[in-house]
Amino acid sequence: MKVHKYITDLLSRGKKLHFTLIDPDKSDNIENISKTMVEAGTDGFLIGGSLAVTPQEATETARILKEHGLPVIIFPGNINCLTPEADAILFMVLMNSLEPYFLMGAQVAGAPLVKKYGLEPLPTGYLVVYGSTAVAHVGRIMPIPENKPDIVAAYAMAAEMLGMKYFYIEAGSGAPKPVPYTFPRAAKNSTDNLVVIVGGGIRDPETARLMIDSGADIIVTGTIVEKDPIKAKKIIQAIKKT
Ligand code: 1GP
Repeated sequence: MKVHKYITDLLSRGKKLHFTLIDPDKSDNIENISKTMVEAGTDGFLIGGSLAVTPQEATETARILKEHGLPVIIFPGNINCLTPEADAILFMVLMNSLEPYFLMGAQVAGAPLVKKYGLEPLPTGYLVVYGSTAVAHVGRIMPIPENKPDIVAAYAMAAEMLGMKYFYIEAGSGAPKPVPYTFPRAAKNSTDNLVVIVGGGIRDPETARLMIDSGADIIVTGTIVEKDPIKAKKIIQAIKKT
């Protein structure tokens, strides 16, 4: 499956997308959860977690998810999340990290594996907004002030100028609130072709819809999918509403 083409074809037809995040370390019932999300209309799966994902877990998870025929994309917390069973990988730079490993070390360590595994790299600028989440701690990020969308715009412009195709604005999995609505708008308005992904702390349909109306192309939910699949279904419906 050519995942970038799948995504950009849907977006070019005016669709907005939902991806379901599965953390192999936290999900007990991947078969049922994923089936429910497919029935609800999710457009693809991300596999990832900041801590304790083994390559075996990533592989088993990818095998289960692939049964649905939707894209299975690695969303790596580190190179331990890589598996040849997935279709693609968000090949990311954690742009606001202070840690050289997350700026270029992990990419250099991971690139030969991505090639060997035949994974399609989706070049992604990754921006973690808040400082108090697992991804923020592990990734040693510099938080983005909530009232400074111009800073987000500058990161988005830099991502596009570096040739990245995706820009992921992250609150952090399980974050108490989503990223400010001004952030996807800033990223979208300052760039030409970046696909803007927003995730973290999105737990209701209204928030998801507002993110789309504020410039997001793809919404990612993880926590709500595990906790309340019915709500997750409503979120997907809100994203798809035209
Ligand atoms: C995390 O954006 C995702 O990377 C999903 O976050 O678990 O809060 O939905 P939630």
